[in-house]
Amino acid sequence: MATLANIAVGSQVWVADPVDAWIDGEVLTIDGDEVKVNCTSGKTVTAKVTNVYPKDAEASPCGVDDMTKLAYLHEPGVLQNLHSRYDMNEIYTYTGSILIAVNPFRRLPHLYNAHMMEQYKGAVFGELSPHVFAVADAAYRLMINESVSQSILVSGESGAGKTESTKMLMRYLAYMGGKVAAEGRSIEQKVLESNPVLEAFGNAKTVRNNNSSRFGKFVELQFDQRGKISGAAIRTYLLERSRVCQVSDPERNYHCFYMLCAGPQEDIERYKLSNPRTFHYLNQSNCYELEGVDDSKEYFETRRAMDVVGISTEEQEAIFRVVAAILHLGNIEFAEGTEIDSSLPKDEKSWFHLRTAADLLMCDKTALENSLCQRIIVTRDENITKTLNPEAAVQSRDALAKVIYSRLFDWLVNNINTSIGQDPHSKFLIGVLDIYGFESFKTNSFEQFCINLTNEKLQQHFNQHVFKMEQEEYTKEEINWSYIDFVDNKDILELIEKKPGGIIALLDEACVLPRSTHETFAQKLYQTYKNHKRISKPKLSRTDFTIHHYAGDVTYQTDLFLDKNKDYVIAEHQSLLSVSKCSFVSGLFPILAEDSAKSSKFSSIGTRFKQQLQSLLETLSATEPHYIRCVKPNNLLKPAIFENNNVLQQLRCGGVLEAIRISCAGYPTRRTFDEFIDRFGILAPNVLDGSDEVTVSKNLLEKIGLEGYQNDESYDNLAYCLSNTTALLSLLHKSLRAVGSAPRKKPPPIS
Ligand code: AD9
Ligand code: MG
Repeated sequence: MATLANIAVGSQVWVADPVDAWIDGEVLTIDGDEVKVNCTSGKTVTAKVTNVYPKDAEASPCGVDDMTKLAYLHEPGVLQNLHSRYDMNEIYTYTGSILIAVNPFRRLPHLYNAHMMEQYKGAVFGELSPHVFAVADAAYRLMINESVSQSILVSGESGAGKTESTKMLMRYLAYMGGKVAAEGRSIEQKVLESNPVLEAFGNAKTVRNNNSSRFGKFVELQFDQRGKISGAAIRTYLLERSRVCQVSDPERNYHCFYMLCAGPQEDIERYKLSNPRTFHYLNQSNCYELEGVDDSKEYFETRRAMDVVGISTEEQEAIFRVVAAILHLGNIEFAEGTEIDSSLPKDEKSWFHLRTAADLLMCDKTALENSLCQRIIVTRDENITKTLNPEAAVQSRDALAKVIYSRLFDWLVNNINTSIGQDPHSKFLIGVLDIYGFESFKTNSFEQFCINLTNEKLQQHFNQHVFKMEQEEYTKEEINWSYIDFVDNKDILELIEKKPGGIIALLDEACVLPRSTHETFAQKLYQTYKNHKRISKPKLSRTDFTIHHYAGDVTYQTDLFLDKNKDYVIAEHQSLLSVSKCSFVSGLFPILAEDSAKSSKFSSIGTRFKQQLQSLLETLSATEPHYIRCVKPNNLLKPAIFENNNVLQQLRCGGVLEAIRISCAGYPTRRTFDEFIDRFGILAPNVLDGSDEVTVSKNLLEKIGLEGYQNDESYDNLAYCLSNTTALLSLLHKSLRAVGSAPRKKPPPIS
């Protein structure tokens, strides 16, 4: 923020702008606390001095590769720096140890080839241009040298480039830690090839990303004593199930469905498939093809990757047979049966799809029909058969499709893990996390609630770490510093997770209490948290609630919260599939022992997810974290467009601005003595005598009467706080104006 002390008429400044966030210009007049700025865009703006920031008029048009090298570490400076670098295809920038990656939306193969990997191998962090390889290399070497497990946390909104970055990180780690397998496939090959397999079944085109991961993923690479990969484990989180049955235009269902429909004739005939336009689960949207993607080629690629990760040909056949069965299930329509509130397949076409689905799942046709159209109610005395009306039968059909698909996905993950193998003797690990970023849409349901909980937890971890790092840096340089005003989101986490009484606990309660509805659940929330400062009830709604997240307010619609939180398989579906003649299918639905089936308590997605997150954070806290913040420069998914406001919002959500704020509270600007003298020597040319750089810097600062910097002769840097930077630059500015804008003189060499 500017103060009247650090700007003057003629100063270069940034001024807030509703469209471009910040625009630059020169101060024309200052009147009280109002500043009139002549902007480079041509317009003249009057703003309060608090909305004006000083601009580093000498900043290089190429930007700096680390934000801490900026003269002014403030929002407009950060934004300008990212923008000018992006314009030159420099997509990576550091903020201290955090890597910011701006999605180029164009292939940059030269950035990721083998030569590049070789360059980064063992290079000192910060010596080469910022890069994902540099982060991976730093993690790898820290692990080797300090024997500490590492983690790399990649975050950002949908389409920002998390998955692409993660793949690059894994490639680099495989390159560093790979070994030639004695026989069969090597572990790292399997790990790398698990990506296309999981993408085929867990990714889909959405409006935000043509290849959007619909699940979270944590890959744990295990290393032996010699730093070679000795095992790996993949954990996945919350696959979006609803997509299997419900696709909105212009999105797509999971890639595997389209691949299979574009598969070889032999498979098409065997699975009685046809054009994707004929399947209800695919034709709810008008989008069938992806630009630049050939689904038939992808099908072969996926099969090849499945070979590599150790999925047998028989298993692959069963997997795609199940995928086809799901498509046929979706085409079964229902009509009213002869009795009231009953249903049966609507026409010959529906019967055909029912028979085909049963054949493919290798289960009994009548049993399949019954499991879709009837429920058996078990009472103490007898079992009563209740028929379902057509609407309920459709719901039953969709529930069956979803549960089969999600079990199939879990099977893939488990099978890949078994095939790769875990190393129980592994010394250290490097974990790579590719997980959904903060979401706030027009309507936000249970999925957004879980996703945002994840982000709150990771944010807490991030804040604590950045804070600790900053503290360590000061201790290392023997700089006195204490950070007091440290933001904490503990209260939000407590609000959601507390047991009993937190939102998840109240939701579980609502799911088991008879006669509970989303209305009663919302009422309970309002009552319990009447005066909580992190949650409120929107004025015009009776069932929504708003959480004041660290990244902004999100209003959640509770309508489907109860349904989506319940995690169970309809008993009729379980008994149908557990006796399938196909061992693959029955294996997806193992019969639970009588006891455990009976005693199995209510299981909730929310609680299970909370536990998964807990365990993830426990793993992470035993590692040294590295952060990559991916940024999506525009929503058109096009290269060369950088939308300021959009990017700022993401920097805010990713905690980048917060990290900068934390660092601004200390001594954010760090310069080598050499650089310092080079730049500010002009302020006191007569102190630039023959003494050493440290003394010259000190004398210079004394001469111009500045305090609030710290240095120690045994260290390389002079660190100074924001008010010093501002004051220094303002002095510099004035003195340059006084001497005319003569080019900056290099001070005499120091012996
Ligand atoms: V989502 O939350 O899974 O929907 P991600 O994973 O953040 O999302 P993804 O990595 O899939 O996004 O990137 C989206 C698209 O951006 C990719 O399909 C590429 O076309 C493009 N992209 C991302 N990063 C790079 C890159 N480093 N170089 C080139 C990239 N293109
Ligand atoms: Mg992704």
